[in-house]
Amino acid sequence: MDVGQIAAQNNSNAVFAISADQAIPFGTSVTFDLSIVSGSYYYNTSFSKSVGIIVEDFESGDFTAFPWEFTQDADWTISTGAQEGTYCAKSGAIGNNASTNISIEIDVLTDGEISFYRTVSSEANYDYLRFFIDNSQMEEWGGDVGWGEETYSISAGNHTVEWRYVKDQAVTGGTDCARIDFITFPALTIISPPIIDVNPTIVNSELGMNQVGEEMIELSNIGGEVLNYTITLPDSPEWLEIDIVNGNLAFGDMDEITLSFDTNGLEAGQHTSSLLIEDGLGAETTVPVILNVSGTGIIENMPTVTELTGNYPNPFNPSTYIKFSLKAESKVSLEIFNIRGQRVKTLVEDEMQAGYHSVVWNGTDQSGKHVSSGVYFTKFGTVEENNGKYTSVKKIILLK
Ligand SMILES: [Ca+2]
Ligand SMILES: [Ca+2]
Repeated sequence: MDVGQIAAQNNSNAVFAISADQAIPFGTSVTFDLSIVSGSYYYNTSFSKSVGIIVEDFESGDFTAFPWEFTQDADWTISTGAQEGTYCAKSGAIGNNASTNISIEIDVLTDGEISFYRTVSSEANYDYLRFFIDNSQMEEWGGDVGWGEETYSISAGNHTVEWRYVKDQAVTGGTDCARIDFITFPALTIISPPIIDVNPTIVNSELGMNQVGEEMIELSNIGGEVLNYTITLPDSPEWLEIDIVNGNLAFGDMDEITLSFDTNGLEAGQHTSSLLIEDGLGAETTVPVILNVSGTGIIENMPTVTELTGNYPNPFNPSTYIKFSLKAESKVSLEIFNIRGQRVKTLVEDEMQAGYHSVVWNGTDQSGKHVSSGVYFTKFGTVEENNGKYTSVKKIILLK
């Protein structure tokens, strides 16, 4: 676009017509890069606008559309009995003297309003649904209050909006819950924390004795805000060094971390360690590092027992090595079960040679879907030609 000549101390408007494709989700923040050039002078800037009205109507059937947070005695749940559509958010089940809170941090771009629908059925005058902006109570509703819309003004800047269902020390009334639905946010940028993404999720290297080698991992920030990361080697292995121990990554940016291996003085066999990557905000990712040192002319020690050694790391995220030894060639099955006893994944169902083995579980089920955080069990079973059966179950914890 040519804006023509602008006299000194004057201005001119550059008007752009922008249309958003229907397929773009509401609330998507779009960044515009602007470059102004005049002869050899130039000025570059960028700005962001969000698409559409930003509504949380819980029709995704979960709490993934926005970065909701839950505190106090029970998480809110997705429920039917909605004001709009099929789903709404419903207070968690709590006893007396308890509270169930749902909140979200928002970055309001310009002064505006937040509105939502709410209903409550509780012990009148004692148990309440309360709405807060930045920890100050805007209003409370108790007893039997049908669906109705509430609107509050909210200024530009960072705010926390929160709904709490709070019960006093005795007596329950009505259906003892609160629901909210169809929240219309002001123009905003949802504040989403940085998210660490590592590729590959496990480093596996192989070297001879008295050798040096390198592997690379890519560390990216796939979340919102800037990632200020630190990397440590909690078990300080003498055979591993990294070239970067901290850095900053804007959303979408990536750093390459080089891992240097040195097998001088190391025995042949498998050596394990891990990188701990922390975001300074409480989230951390562990990257297991496996180094196999092949011994030339050295007879490898063979295991004298068949056993499930365990998994490393544990707790883990996003993947872990499950180790076991076989003293003879055996038929092996290695399965993951959830806490309800349902089989989540079969990792091995095969004949395997005698020796030390490790198998990766990347936290997915049989169909490749990521399973939720929690306690799982590895069930290891072998059938060996002459020595019969061996079965062992070990607890394994996935922490996201
Ligand atoms: Ca709804
Ligand atoms: Ca009560």
